[in-house]
Amino acid sequence: MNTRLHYLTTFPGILDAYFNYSLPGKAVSKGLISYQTVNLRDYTQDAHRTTDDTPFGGGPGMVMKLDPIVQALQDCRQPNSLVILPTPKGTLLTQEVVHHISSYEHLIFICGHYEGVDDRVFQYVDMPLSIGDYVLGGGEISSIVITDAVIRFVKGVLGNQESTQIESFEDKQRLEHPNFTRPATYNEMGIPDVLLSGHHQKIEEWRKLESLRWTLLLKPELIQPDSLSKNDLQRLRTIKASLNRTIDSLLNNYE
Ligand code: 6GU
Repeated sequence: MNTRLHYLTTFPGILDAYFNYSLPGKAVSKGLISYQTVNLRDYTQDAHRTTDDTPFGGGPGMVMKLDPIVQALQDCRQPNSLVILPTPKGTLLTQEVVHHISSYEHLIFICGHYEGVDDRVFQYVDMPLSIGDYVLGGGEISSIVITDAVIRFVKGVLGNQESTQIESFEDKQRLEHPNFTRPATYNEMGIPDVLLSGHHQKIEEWRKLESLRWTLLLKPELIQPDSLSKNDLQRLRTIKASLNRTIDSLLNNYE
């Protein structure tokens, strides 16, 4: 399935830059995804092609007008479209939300600017999404963040190997194990010997152990207690023993 992406924006160049490079660039040239920017200025009626106006009630800043957005939506919205409004007022984007969104054939992003969009825009939106508790200047960057997470789920965008990694994050809710590349020693910093051993089974086990270790230390809330396999329990014991040794040797200095 080819995923179609529409961006309603006053700065189409920001999206063009993103889709020109790297993974998204390749996905477009392979025809796995297609994207179109819709310049909201093309949906204005006045000579100055204004997309914003002063807020009712006064105050600083400008507010994006509703009509250009509604007219543009009318031209590109289809029955299978999902209309997304990137906004700090939205629900938080998580990998689960990303997975859900990626099942749609057609996504439309409304990229707001200035102090926001006329609040009646919510009447035309399926999913308001926030990428975190901070405020960005415009919706283009947040649309790109959402897009970048979504297209990894589009079939064919990632190679086979990387696709498996997606599944592992999804299924097991684990952070990835550490990775290293040449040189094996850099500024006197080495890498774990097992990675140079050529022993695939041991390397695989080391990766699972480190994946669990770093999830436990950095994001323990990702680990669902009822999701642990027998092997994971054994790994937890290994991690616990190694932490105990580290803590004991530190305490020894003081006792
Ligand atoms: Cl999704 N958009 C904008 N413009 N600002 C944000 C945001 C989104 N999420 C947090 N801040």
